[in-house]
Amino acid sequence: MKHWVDSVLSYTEDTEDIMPMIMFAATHRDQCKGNTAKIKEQFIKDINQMFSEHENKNHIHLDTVYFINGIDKNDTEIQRMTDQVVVFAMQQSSWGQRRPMQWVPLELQISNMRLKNINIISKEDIRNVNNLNDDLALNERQLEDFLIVQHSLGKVMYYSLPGLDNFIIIHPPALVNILRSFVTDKIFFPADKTLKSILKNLTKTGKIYKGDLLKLWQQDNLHQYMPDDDIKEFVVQLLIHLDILIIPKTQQKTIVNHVYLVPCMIKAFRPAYFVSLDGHQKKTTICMQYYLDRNSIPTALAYKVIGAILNAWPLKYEKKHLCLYHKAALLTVSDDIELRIWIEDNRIVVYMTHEKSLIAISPDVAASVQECLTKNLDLSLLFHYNSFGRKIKPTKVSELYRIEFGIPCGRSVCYVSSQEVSKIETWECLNGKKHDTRYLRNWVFNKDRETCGPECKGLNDIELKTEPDDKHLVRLGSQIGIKSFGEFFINLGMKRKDWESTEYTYAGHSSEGIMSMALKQWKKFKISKLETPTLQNLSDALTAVNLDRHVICQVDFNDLIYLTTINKPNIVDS
Ligand SMILES: Nc1nc2c(ncn2[C@@H]2O[C@H](COP(=O)(O)OP(=O)(O)OP(=O)(O)O)[C@@H](O)[C@H]2O)c(=O)[nH]1
Ligand SMILES: [Zn+2]
Ligand SMILES: [Zn+2]
Repeated sequence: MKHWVDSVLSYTEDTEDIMPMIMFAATHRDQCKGNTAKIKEQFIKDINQMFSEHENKNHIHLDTVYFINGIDKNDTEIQRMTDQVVVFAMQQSSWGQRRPMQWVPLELQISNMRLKNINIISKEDIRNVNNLNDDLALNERQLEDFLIVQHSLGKVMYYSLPGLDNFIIIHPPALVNILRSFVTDKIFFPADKTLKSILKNLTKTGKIYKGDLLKLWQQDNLHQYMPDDDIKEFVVQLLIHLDILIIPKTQQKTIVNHVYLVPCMIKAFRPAYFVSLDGHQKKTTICMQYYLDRNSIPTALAYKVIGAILNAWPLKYEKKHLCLYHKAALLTVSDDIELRIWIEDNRIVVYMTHEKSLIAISPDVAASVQECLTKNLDLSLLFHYNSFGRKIKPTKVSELYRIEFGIPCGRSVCYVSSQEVSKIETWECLNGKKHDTRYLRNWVFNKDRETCGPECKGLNDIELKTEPDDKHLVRLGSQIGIKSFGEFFINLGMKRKDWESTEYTYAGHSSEGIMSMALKQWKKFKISKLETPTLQNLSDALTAVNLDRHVICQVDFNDLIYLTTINKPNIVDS
């Protein structure tokens, strides 16, 4: 019960809003032998003992445990419970909020459709219905706003994204029932032999073929939600968007479209070798962990994180099996680098192992893996918070966890905080051993890093034609000293007074910040002249002022890895 309450309330923020609210009810009062009043009293005592000190106790109704008889339509206790639900409903922040008069007819039409057991409809259908309302009909823009607001209130599900915006789930519980067709427990597996074996296989391998999924959806109770192929395809796309179904990455870089991974269904536990490294691996592994500021990582978040990671690197294929386990995965970053990731309590643990030696791990690879994982975690956290209706600013996300870097030591791993790593050369651990931070620093992109080796020929023509994004500009700002920047800026075709006024406007900011703001202005300036700003422009200006043009390689290199590792950055919606 504690776990369940914690899960429901795990992302409740400290606000005035009382939702979600938990009430306790016990059924089968009619079958209760003995003094029900006394039992009820005991139950109330129990829940108070359990939750009266809970950090979110304003979301727990501790006054009573409703003792109901679920098979009696006129049960007075059910009536009392219903009344209390209404009281809570009226305390919701959205209660009594004014809404446009024009919405009323369409809201009524949608609720009528629900009564007729219609669950998912096409945008076209809703347009047609809307058009019946003559002068109260919404125009396209208003219809879009209407759907987005209805989504945010939880009344419908509508994603205004290409590929998802052609259908609206007007009865969201339908999606829950669709999910239950494959995210379910053994005791609910269908009796049909074929279907049962599909699900059995899914729990063993974490994999389901699209054809098999569609077979499950042919069952009558699911067919009613998804009566045609277009709707089914929409639901598949939606589940992919929500990272419930994952299209596996393969090392061959070809996307196999007919099979999906379902991280939340895999029951196979990670094997022993996953955590305990062998003697050689201990010498060729660097570790990292994210500590969340929570007692535990909610299951939904854990699967979201694993799902996002599966979008970034291919799973290792070993003994004819994909190495995907319950809240754990073994991935291949390159031919000789493996990544082990698992989730335990409030931690996400990452081991990066090179086949041969630590020196062979390129700092750029380690740093970009770290940046990619961190970005994925940020997006997953944002998604999770926003799904729970607790808006959080993207800039606040990184305050929800801390990062530690570690090195295998004896039978465990010794960790040091990510801030410490750049400040110290060595540290002594609790086992009295001295650990070197040299390789751990590879987890972080080193902006002070010297330049490329003699073998570097600079970026190729295609790379030079790319338009620098903000990240490039920020990094470039941090690579050039502010003294030489003025000249550099002028060589980009800007005026000295532009630079001076930027310096003045952003006085008080870090010099890197000021330089990147100036570069953004340059970008805007180019675009206003209908020219494309390119890395080539930046490279030329560097050469003109005798700065090392390889600075551009440093700025860009990390990003190229980025592009190949993150193929799906838009996993957040509100
Ligand atoms: N005698 C008696 N039977 C009840 C009572 N409440 C529910 N039942 C019966 O218990 C069985 C299970 O009820 P459900 O409503 O399906 O229980 P549930 O926990 O919601 O089940 P899921 O929806 O599968 O999670 C049904 O046969 C109900 O008729 C009650 O208060 N007294
Ligand atoms: Zn140690
Ligand atoms: Zn170079």
